[in-house]
Amino acid sequence: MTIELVDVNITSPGRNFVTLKITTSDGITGLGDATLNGRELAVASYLADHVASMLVGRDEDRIEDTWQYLYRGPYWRRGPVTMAAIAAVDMALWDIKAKKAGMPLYQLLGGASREGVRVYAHASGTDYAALKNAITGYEELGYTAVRVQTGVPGLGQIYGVSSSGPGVRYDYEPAKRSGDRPSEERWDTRNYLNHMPGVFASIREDFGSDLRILHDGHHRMTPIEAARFAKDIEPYDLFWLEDCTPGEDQTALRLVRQHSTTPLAIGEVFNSVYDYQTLITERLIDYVRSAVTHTGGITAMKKLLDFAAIYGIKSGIHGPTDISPVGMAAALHLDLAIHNFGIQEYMPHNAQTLEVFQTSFTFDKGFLHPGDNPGLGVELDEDAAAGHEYTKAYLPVNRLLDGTVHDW
Ligand code: GCO
Ligand code: MG
Repeated sequence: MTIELVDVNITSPGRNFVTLKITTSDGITGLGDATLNGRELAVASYLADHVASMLVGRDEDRIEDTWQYLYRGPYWRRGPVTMAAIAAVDMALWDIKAKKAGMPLYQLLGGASREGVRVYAHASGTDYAALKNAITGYEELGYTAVRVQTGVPGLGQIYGVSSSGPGVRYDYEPAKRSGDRPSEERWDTRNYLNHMPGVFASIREDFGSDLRILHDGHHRMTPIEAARFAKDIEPYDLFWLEDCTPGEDQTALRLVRQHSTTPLAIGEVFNSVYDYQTLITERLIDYVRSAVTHTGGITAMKKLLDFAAIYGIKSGIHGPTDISPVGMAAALHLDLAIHNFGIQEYMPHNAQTLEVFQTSFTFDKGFLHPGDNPGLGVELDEDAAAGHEYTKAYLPVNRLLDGTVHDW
């Protein structure tokens, strides 16, 4: 059989998603997530204008060969746009192969290594009272791990903190529909470094030692600031400190490692195994944070995680709402199958998104399962998708208090 149709679907049920749909000559369909937050149309064009026609007529079963063809073929390598496009094709082909086998994808990846996938929720609050309320709400829902982000005195709206007010779920959606330009935020690392250790101390005091606490530094610290911070928060036993320094500077983490035993996670802005070469071989990190969607798909992610496993490094696959339910399904099948699973990020999608993408995921006491439908287990309702027109949205730009552009 061969690939007959390749369609790119763009929809915006509250936020933008780009989905690739491949149909074979015997009518089997496969889906792939190609969403790149704030640059969605670049990936859609890469697929529709440059990739779709070369897929038609290819054997859908030759996944590795198609991956190499799309990676080596264009001469230009890597980058988030290219690797998201390759990921979408790869996911769709795995979806088709597993549907043909009549099995959920995790069976083709070696079968389940565990009964469910431990996930972490996003708890945030503009102050400690609101954060505490959010953590309590997640504990009541059965979560055993939470990522905590909080407002910092002297700063306004900052990364990771919901402004939606008290409630069990504190939704946080960073991409803003703000017309032709991104919105702007202000930042001061000194205020942040002075404030955060006290927040972790209060959480440990209020919630005890069992709760897994995660935190995202979102690339804002210099190596020496990150080293001090990781050392200061050691007594609060974090599950991980994420993205403490800018992602592209692999050797920055040497300094952090020398000074602290706080576990480190990095990689959501990476798109290739080569971005991790130093980090993995020098054991500078504990968790790989790539998204299946931005790292070339299931084929590439499985190789990356097998490489990490040799060095005792585990997975912590990226799973915010800008990863579509299709990308999330790909992550969950990998999580279930690989041996070196660490934890999975989980930020549930809104009701509109779940009408467009119907999933078979189940959640039980802090653990997710991708379900046992053949393939990835996600259906795209194209009529529902057509009701949500693409709306330009951007991630914010960050500036220091004096106006200097900083990492967001
Ligand atoms: C995370 C991430 C996200 C990113 C978002 C950008 O850890 O989940 O940092 O919140 O900011 O994916 O599009
Ligand atoms: Mg992050």
